[in-house]
Amino acid sequence: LSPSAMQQTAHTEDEHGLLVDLHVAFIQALDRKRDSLAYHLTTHLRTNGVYWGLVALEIMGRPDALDAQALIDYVLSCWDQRTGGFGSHPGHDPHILSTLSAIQILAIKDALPLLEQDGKRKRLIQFIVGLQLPDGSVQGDKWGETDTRFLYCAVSALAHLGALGRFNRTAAINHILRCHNYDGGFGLCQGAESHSGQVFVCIAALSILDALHHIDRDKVGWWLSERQLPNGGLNGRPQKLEDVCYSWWVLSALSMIGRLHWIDAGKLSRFILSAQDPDDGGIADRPDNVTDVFHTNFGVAGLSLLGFPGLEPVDPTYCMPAKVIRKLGIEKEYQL
Ligand code: GRG
Ligand code: ZN
Repeated sequence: LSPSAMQQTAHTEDEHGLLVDLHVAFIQALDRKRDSLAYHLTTHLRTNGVYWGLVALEIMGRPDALDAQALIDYVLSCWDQRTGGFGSHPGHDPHILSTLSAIQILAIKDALPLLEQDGKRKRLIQFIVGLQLPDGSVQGDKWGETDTRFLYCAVSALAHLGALGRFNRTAAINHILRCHNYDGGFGLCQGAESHSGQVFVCIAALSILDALHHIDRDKVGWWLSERQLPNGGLNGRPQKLEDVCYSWWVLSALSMIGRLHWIDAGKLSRFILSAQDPDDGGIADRPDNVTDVFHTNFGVAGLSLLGFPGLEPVDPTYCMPAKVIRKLGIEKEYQL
């Protein structure tokens, strides 16, 4: 059977199992809880949170469940005039994590042209390019912490802006290859333990930089497919527990290297569906835990990669609605 035929077969019994209406209501409710303590304790993640909620809504085919103009106004209010980057909340210092989310929200809402106003786009590109160090690694902000996550964010953000030409691609590729471990995985810096999240960012960055030919796909695919546990869920590294978000980090990486069919799609989709909250909506990291918008997004995005019926296609490299990435003309083709 071809991978898509296998996925079709695998999903037959789960066809009505995704609680779309409840998940939409769950995401909408997050925006209304502005007087709760949790809302104020999570301002440092707000731009990321809006991006996760919006991508989940797009994949579930409910893009208008949040007010587009309010989202655009909010994102623009997070722009930091002094540095040119985006913070996670108005008045917060800029960071590459919130900067990528801000750009992705604007891209989904077809609002990237607004960055031309007041020279924002030019200053934004300078901010991102300025975070790269001579060894190719990328800082998250001016304070100097580097991580392959930040390199991916910079590369993805510049790709969305059509500005990758300003980045030192060769140094970045060499840095990622130094973070590639003997076991087939990647770490957050040279010598760090392999972790699925880091495999996603490194494979996706290599893909955007047209450098996937440097890696042995079978070896990376082996490490990734070993992440599936008997209950169908995927873990982030050996000897750890399964967690719904790895349905994204692992699957997207497998997809980019043409090895998505190396895990059992039916078992994984049943695991993701079992982590839904059937009363209040949302998806948790594993069954019976408290739900959150991060795991809701990555659960839904994982199901989309598996070809789950009724979901919009997601782009594995950028974690964005595939149609947005196609419109920007930055999609990658994967060789099997
Ligand atoms: C645009 C999709 C997108 C991402 C932006 C932030 C980022 C770039 C990537 C994050 C990649 C990453 C490191 C994901 C893993 C997150 C995670 C669940 C970490 C948990 O680590 P531990 O040690 O959990 O708490 P384990 O499961 O290893 O016990
Ligand atoms: Zn998780």
